Amino acid sequence: MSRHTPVMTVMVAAVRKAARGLQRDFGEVENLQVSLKGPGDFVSAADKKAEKILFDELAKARPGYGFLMEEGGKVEGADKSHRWIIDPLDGTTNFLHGIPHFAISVGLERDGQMVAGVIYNPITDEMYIAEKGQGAFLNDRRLRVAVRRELTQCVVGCGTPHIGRPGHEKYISELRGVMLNVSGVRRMGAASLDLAYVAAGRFDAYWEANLQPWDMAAGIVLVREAGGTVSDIDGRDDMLASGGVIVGNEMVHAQLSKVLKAARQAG
Ligand code: 2AM
Ligand code: CA
Repeated sequence: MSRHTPVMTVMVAAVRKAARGLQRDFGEVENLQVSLKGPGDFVSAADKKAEKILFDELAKARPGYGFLMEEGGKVEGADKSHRWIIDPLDGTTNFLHGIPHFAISVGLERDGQMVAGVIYNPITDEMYIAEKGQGAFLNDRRLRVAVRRELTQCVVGCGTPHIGRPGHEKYISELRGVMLNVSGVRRMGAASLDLAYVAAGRFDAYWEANLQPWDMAAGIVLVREAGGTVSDIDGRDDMLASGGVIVGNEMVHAQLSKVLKAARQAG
């Protein structure tokens, strides 16, 4: 069983409340696919609605904490040491296309360190939670990263750079290198869930560049508390600022880091 501290109870309650709206709205998306306007505006409204619920609930429970949110940006709080890092709908493209793989992600930062995270897929009802020093859990089941020691036996998640963003050529080189050295590559479209999948031992490893802090804040705590190694692309502990992340068990993390580096150098 997981041991919740009071702040985790607050986070889970806020996430569940926001999820109810997303669940309803996802049910509507399919009907909207055929309309001329498409579901784009509808999805954007669903996203904002979920964020408002998270903001209201968390601000009520912990007055003074700051916020960093995908939609609303930065909100300074009186309490300078605590900050919520929130993605109300991670995997927006999946949501928009009626693909049931998206999540709400809420992380708590204390004095510049991620100390708690919740990632919830409302469609599968999978609630991932972790607090620093308390372990990582999926619906009350303790999580451990996978134990495979050879990268060649690993299933590795990744994310492709998006249209209009940098890094496409570098990514192609990296992917070529990884494909030649692993059992399988997966590209699911929701960074928070990719990290949760590594914590759950479903993926052996995952890497992505050019992410936003809210894509990975909660997932960093989850992977660490599941016993995994987390670094940015250069092996440093600077994921949120650099936008890059590599995760896996210690051995697989090292092997994947090496393959990625060699692939970039080969070009
Ligand atoms: P989002 O759905 O919250 O935007 C997958 O590679 C990650 O990239 C997802 O977590 C997704 O988060 C993000 N993403 C999707 N489309 C994007 C875009 N056009 N620009 C930047 N990030 C995007
Ligand atoms: Ca996101």
